[in-house]
Amino acid sequence: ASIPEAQREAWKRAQTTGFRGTEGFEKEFVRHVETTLGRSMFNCDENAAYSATSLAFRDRLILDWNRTQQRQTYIDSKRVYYLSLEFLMGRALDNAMLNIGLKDTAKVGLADLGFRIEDIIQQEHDAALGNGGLGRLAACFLDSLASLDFPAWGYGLRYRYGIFKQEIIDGYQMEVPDYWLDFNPWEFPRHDVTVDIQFYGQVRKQTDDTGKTVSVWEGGELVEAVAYDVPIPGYDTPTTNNLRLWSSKASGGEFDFQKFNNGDYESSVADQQRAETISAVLYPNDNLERGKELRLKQQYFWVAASLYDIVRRFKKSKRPWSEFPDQVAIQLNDTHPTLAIVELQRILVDIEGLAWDQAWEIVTSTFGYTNHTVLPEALEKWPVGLVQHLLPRHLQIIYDINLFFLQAVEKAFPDDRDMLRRVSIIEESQPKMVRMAFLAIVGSHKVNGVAELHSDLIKTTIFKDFVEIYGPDKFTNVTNGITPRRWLHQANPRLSELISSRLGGNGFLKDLNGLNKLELLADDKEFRKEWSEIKYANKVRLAKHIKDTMGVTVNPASLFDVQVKRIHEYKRQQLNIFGVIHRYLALKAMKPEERKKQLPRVSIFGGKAAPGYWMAKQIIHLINAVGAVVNKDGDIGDLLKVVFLEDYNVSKAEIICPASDISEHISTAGTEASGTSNMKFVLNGGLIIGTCDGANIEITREIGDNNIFLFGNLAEDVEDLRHTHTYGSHTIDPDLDKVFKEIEKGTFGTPHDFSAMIAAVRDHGDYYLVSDDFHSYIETHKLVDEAYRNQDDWVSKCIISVARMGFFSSDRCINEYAESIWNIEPLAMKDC
Ligand code: F58
Repeated sequence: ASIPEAQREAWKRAQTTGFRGTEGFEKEFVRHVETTLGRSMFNCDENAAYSATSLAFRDRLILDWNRTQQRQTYIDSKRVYYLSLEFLMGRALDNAMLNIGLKDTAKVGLADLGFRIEDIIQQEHDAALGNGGLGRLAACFLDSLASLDFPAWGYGLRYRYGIFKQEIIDGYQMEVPDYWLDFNPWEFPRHDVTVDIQFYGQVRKQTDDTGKTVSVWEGGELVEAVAYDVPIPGYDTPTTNNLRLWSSKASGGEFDFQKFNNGDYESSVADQQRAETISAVLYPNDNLERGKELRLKQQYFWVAASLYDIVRRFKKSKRPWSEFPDQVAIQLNDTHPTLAIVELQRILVDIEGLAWDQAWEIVTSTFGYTNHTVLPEALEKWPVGLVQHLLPRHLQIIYDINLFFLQAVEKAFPDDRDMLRRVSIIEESQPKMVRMAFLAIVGSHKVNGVAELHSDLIKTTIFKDFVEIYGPDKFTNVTNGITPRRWLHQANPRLSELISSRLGGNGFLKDLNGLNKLELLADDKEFRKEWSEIKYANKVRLAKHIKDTMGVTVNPASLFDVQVKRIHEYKRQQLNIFGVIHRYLALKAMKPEERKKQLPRVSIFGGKAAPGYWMAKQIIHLINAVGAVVNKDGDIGDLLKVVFLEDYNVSKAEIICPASDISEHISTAGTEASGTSNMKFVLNGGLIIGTCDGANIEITREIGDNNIFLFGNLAEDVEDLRHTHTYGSHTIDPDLDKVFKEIEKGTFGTPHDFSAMIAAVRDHGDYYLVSDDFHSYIETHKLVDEAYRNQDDWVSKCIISVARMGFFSSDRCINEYAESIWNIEPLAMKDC
C-alpha cells in the first residue's frame, strides 16, 4: 500500500536519516539501552552495550537497505540470486561498522560511555550457518556483491541451530548444540512474507478448456515458509543488499485448531513441531552426503520458497516470460539447490501454462551451477522412491527432463549405448537414484569449478561425458576469492593500517591489486621492522587466547605452524601430526647441545569433525594425545608445543590467520577443490606449506615458487600410486614406520585407539598417500626451519607475497561470475 502523493511531503519531513557523528551515535545507543532494552546506566553490562550498539547500526543499515531496494526495484535491471544452503557469516557488528565507515565514531562514543569497543565486539555470537569453505565462500560473495554495487540477493535457511559447538573433553571432541537466536539484532522478521510449501500428495492429469493435458499436484501437507531478512552492507558504498533466510512453521497458524478443539492436543502440537523441524538444524557434514529425508525436505522447502519469491518479483514487472533470463540469474551453490531447476520448470509449465520447450529454454538460460568437489562420497544422489514420495510431480518432471536429454544424446551419439547409461540423470542402481550433479548440468547454461586444477579435473573425470555432449564452452573456471574487508582490514587492523599508510590510503580494500606497490618496500628495513612487530603482536594475542582457552603456554617467539580447517582424511591432518611426532622423536634423540640449536615451534591445530565421522574424531584424539605428552616433556620445553584449539569458527579464524608464520594446506593432490584459508593466511603475511592442489597452484603462480613451500606427489600421479598400493607392492616410508611404532609402544596412550589410523596407511591401501608424501613433507619442513632463521629474508618473502595476492579478492571472482555467467551490471546508487 503506497502513500498518496499529497501525504508524501509530511512523510518525508518525518523520515530519519540515521545517526551521524559521535554524539548522534551516543544518543542512539542510550535510547536503545533505555527504551528498547529497558535498562539504564546502572545495569548496562557489556552484553547490553553490544545489543544497543548493534541496534543503532541496524537502524542505519535498514535505511540504506530500504533505499537500495527501492532503487533496484525502480530501475528494474537484472538481479542475481545466490542460492546456498550455507552462509557462514561470523560476526556482523564489526563488519557493519567498518563497511559503513563509522567504526571510529563508535569507538569514541563507546569509550565516552565507559566501554572498550573490542570487548563489545566480542560479545557477539557467530552466525555459523555453514560447515566450512563452501559456506564461508557464500558469505564472502555477499560482501563483494554489495561492495561492487551488484543488485543481488542471497537465499538460505534460517537454521535454529547452526554448526555445533565443539568441546574438547579428555582429548575427544564433544558436540554441543549451537542455539544462536536468543538475541539476533541483524535479522528482520517479515511475518507478512510467507509462502505455503507443499509436500507429498499425488498428481492428477486433467484436460483444460483448450483440450491440453495438465498435471495437478494435490493433497499432501503444507508447511509455511516465513522470510527473515538480513541486511548486507557493502564497503564504502550505500548499497545494502539482502540475505533472505526462510524459517519453517506449521501452515495456517500455531497448530491445528480442529484437532486442538477435539482434544487431540498432542497430535496438533506434533504437527507444529514437525513443520518447525525443517529449518531446525544445519547438517554438520563437510564433503559427505548422507541422503536423509529431512535434508531433501530442507532443500525443497528453501528452493520452493525462494523461487516463489523470485517469480512474484518478476511478475510485478509485467514483462513477458521470455524476458525472465534477462531479469534473473540464479546461481546454484553446489547441487543442494538443484531442485530449483525442476521447480521453475513446474511453475512455468503447470502453473503458468507455458509449453515445455519454451519453459526449458527459460530455465536453462537462468541457472548456473558451481561444483565444489570431486570426492565421490560428496556427490549428491537421492533414491527415486524418496523423491517420488515427497515430490511426486517433480519426479515426473525429472523423468521428462532426462528423457528429452537422453533423446538428444542418442541422436548425437547413435552407437553409444553405454554413454546413455553413464550420463542418465537416473542411475539404474538398486535402488534407482537421481544424480543431482547431472541434473544441475543439464538444467544450467554454465558449470564452473572453483580453481583451475579443479575445473580441469571435473572436465576430465566426473563430467567428462558432458563435455563431449555440450562442448567445452559450457564448462568454465572461476577461481575462488576472499573478501579483503573481513580477512585483512577487520582481522588484522594493524597490518591494514600499515599498508594503507604506505600506499597512501585504503584503496587496496576495494581494488586488491593495489597491494602490488608494496613490493617496492620488501627490502625496506624500517617497513620490515614494523611488519614484524605487527606479526609478533598478533602472535602474542593468539598465545593469550591459547592460554585462556586451552591452558597451554606458548612462546610467541617460536615459529607458529597452523592447520585449521574441517578435519578430514583428505585434508591430511594425520600427515601433519605424524610429522609432529617425527619431529618430537628427532628432538628426543638429540644431545642437549644440539637440541638447543633447534628452532622452537608451536603446532596449532583446529577444526571440527563431522559427528558421525569416526576416523576424523580419532585424528583429533591423536593430536590431543601427542600434545599431552609433548607439552609437559621437560627435555623439550619451548622447542615443540602442540595445541588443538577448541571450536574453530569464523571469529577464531580472525585471530588465528594474522598470527601464523606458516600454515598447512596439504591435501592429497587432486582432492581439495580450491581451499580458501590458504588465501587468508598469505594475505595476512604468513607463508604456506602445501601440495600442488586447488588454489595453491595459482597462489604459487602469483607469488612465485620461492615464496611457498610445495611438496608431495602431483594429481596426475595419484591414480597410479593408488593402483600400486592395491595391486603392487606397498612399502611404508621408514621414518613414518618409526612414528607408527612409537604410537604402538603406547607413548601417546592406549595404542589401540590409533590402530585404525595406522591400518588405513599400512594395510588398507593408503588412499590419501600419507606414506608416499611423508618424506617430501618432512624434508620441506626442514626448509621452512632454515628459511625462518633468516628473518630478513622471511619477512621480505611475506611482504612480496602479500603484494601479489590481489588476484584472490572475491571482488575479482564476483566480477568474473558477473561477466561470464550472470551477464549482469552493477547499479551504483549514484546511477539512479
Ligand atoms: C569446499 N567444499 C571445498 N563443501 O572443499 C573447498 O576446497 C573449496 O574451497 C570450498 O568448498 C569453496 O569452493 C565444502 O565446503 C561442503 O562443506 C559441503 C556441505 C554440504 C554437504 C556436502 C559438502
